[in-house]
This record gives sequence, C-alpha cells and structure tokens, in this order.
Amino acid sequence: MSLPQNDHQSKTNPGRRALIAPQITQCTCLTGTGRSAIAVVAVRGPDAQRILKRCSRLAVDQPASVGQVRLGHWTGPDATQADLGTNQPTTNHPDETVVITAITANHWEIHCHGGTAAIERILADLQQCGAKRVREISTESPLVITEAEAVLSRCLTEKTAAVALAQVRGALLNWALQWQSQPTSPEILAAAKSEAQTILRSADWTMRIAEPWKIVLVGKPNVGKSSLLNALVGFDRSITFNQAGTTRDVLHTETVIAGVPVRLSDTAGIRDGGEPIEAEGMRRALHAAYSADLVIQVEDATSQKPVDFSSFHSSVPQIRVLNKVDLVKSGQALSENDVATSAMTGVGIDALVMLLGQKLLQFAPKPGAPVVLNQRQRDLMTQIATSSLEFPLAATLQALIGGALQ
Ligand SMILES: Nc1nc2c(ncn2[C@@H]2O[C@H](COP(=O)(O)OP(=O)(O)OP(=O)(O)O)[C@@H](O)[C@H]2O)c(=O)[nH]1
Ligand SMILES: [Mg+2]
Repeated sequence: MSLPQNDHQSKTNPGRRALIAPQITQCTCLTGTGRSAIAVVAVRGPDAQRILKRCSRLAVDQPASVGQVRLGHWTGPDATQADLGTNQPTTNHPDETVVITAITANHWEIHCHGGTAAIERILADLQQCGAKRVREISTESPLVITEAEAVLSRCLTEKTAAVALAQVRGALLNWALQWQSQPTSPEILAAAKSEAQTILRSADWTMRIAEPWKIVLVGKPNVGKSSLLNALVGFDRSITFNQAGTTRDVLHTETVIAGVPVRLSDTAGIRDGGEPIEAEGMRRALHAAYSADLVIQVEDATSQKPVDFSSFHSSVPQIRVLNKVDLVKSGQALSENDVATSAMTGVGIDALVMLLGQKLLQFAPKPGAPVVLNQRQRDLMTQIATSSLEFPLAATLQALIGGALQ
C-alpha cells in the first residue's frame, strides 16, 4: 500500500498515514442483508464530513468529534433552510432518526433503521452528494486494521471489544509504523525486539478475545459442583440433588466475569467405578477439564478424605474450592490457599468470583496497548521478538501491516 508522504499529519503522527481514507469518498452498508433492527452505513473519504453535514440535522449543533455520537435526523441533501425550520418532512422521504458517529476525521458511521428502504435511501442520498457506493470500504485499510475490525465484530463484552477497538484505531499499526520509520541499527532492533516480547506476553489472551474463556468445575460426586455453578450464574441452570451422580453430561452456561466472557461447564462427579452412563459422564468431565482454560476443583469442606487429583496431570491452571463451608464445625481449620464457599448460603461466592476475575485478567494487556489478534500477527511478532543481527525489521513490520513475508 502506498502511503501519502508529505502531509503535516503524516509527519506528526505516522500511524495516521495508513488510516487516511481513500481519495474518493466511499459509502457502504456494513451490516448484513436481511431484516434487522439497526443498520450501520459507513462513509469514508475526504468529503465524508461535508456530505453528512449536508444530509443530516443534528439534535445538538456541534458535530461529533472522533469517538463521540450524535443523535439526529437524516434529511437528505434537498432540505432547504426553510424546510429545516418547519419540522416537516423535507423531501418525498420522511426524516429518518439516525445516530452518527465519527470513527476518525474522515470515517463516519450512520446507525439507522435496519429496513432496506431506510438503508437504500441513505446510500442514495450519499451517492447524490458525490460518494461512491462500494461493496467494502475496509479494503482501503491495511490488513492489520481489517483483521482487527473482523475480531471487533465478534467480541462479546465491552472489555474485550475495547482491546480490539484499540487495534482498529491503530495501536498495533502505529507501533509498527513507529519502528519502521526508525533508521536501521542494532540498538533500534534490540529495542523493537524487547517491545515485541512484551506484546507477545499477552498473546494467548488477546488472540482469543472473541471467544468465551472455558472454566470447568470438577470434583467428587455430591460436593456441590452444580450448586456452585448455579450460585455463580445466579439461576438454577443445573439440577442439584442430594445423591451422588446427579449430573451425567457436561452442561454449559455462559456468563461474564470481570468483563470477560466465560463459558462455565458443570460436569459429572469423579469417582471409582460407576455404571456405564456415569462412567461416560466422568470421561467427558475429564475431557472438558483437559481442554479448559481454568479448572475449579470443588471439594466438600467437611470431608475428611479430599479427592485425590494426583492423576490429573494437566497444565491447565486450577483453583481449589472448599464448598459446604456452612457445615464446617467451628474450630476446623481450612487451608488459607483455598477459597471456602457455601453454595447454600452464598458465603464466599463473591470471593470466588473475584479470584476468577483475577485469573481471567492476569494476562490482559494495558488499555490501548498494541496487541496481536491472530496467528499471522503473532508469527511475525515472534520473528521480531527472536530476531538476530541482519534481521529485516522494516520488511517484517511492513508484512505485519499489510500482509505476506512469513
Ligand atoms: N449445606 C450445604 N449443602 C450444599 C452446598 N452445596 C450443595 N449442597 C447440597 O449438596 C447436595 C449435592 O449438591 P450438587 O450441587 O447436586 O452436587 P454435585 O457435586 O453437582 O453432585 P453430582 O452432580 O452428583 O456430582 C445437594 O443436596 C445440595 O443442596 C453447600 O454449600 N452447603
Ligand atoms: Mg452435579
């Protein structure tokens, strides 16, 4: 991709160069076809703001700055000043209520009614004002941005979306451009290498922000795994019963802990023997635990003989929870390393949620930090992080920005 070289903005903020919109103003509908409540129309290019001013009337006088939203009416380009004073429909079309937001100075989004008529009307007005209707605007952005946009559209919570959004706004792109603009020297390479290593520290976390983290409850039968899951999500998702072997299959439920999307899985109790269905349940329980991001080992706090998990050789991080603490006689000592809960009374549930949150956010990046979002980015970042002298830093950074060179 060729980047403009001589504008003032490019010199002061190199990252902005690659985010500069196309020379011709373009418009497209970003949301899928079919019926939906809200549609998003994007306008990108040098005339974007001027066209929007011509076609809309905002509830407040001030146009939105980057990151802000404005409620307004879509009047179309034919509205006269007289029309605007009357509050009457200005053209053959009735006014459409819209929300307009500035992504960058030259990139705007119009959030409108999701019906085809509303979308087509807005696109037609934009075209009438000189915008070119295209199928995809994002091809104008470097690969590193379109990849971030794709991840952003799949994020489930505000916290994870903020990580992807920072990359859409150019955190990783700016990082790469900043090092690319430096003269080649061993010192520069060493500094870039060190920063790449820092970025990679959060890679396991950042590469999967669009999926829920998998937390699996395991333990002996009847210790209260299902009751604990119900207490964590706040409703009776799992059947609980005072009889060993109540839960047979793996049962999933989704929730959010510390802003991170989580899929909690309840499993069959693990014990020796058991009839064939229970044995299959145990096999599935262990399989779920081995493929989890975090395992909660639940034990009965009153039990003299805690479960022996020595056979559970797994690199998956684990938390040990002593449940039924309401039944513990006063004076009985509990290990300080364990979380003590009562799914029955709610004691310790907040502490458990807090501990889970700490574990989930342990490797989260700082707000706004550059991060890698997929294997392609990670591979290139790894090349930089493990580079030696004579490493083609500029070419690798260019590949990170725009693709190829592996
Ligand atoms: N007193 C007390 N009883 C509990 C607590 N948690 C669970 N129970 C009771 O213990 C029994 C077993 O609870 P479950 O949640 O079904 O246990 P489980 O570990 O899922 O059992 P399986 O599915 O058979 O492996 C039920 O009668 C629950 O009401 C607790 O913290 N305190
Ligand atoms: Mg159960």
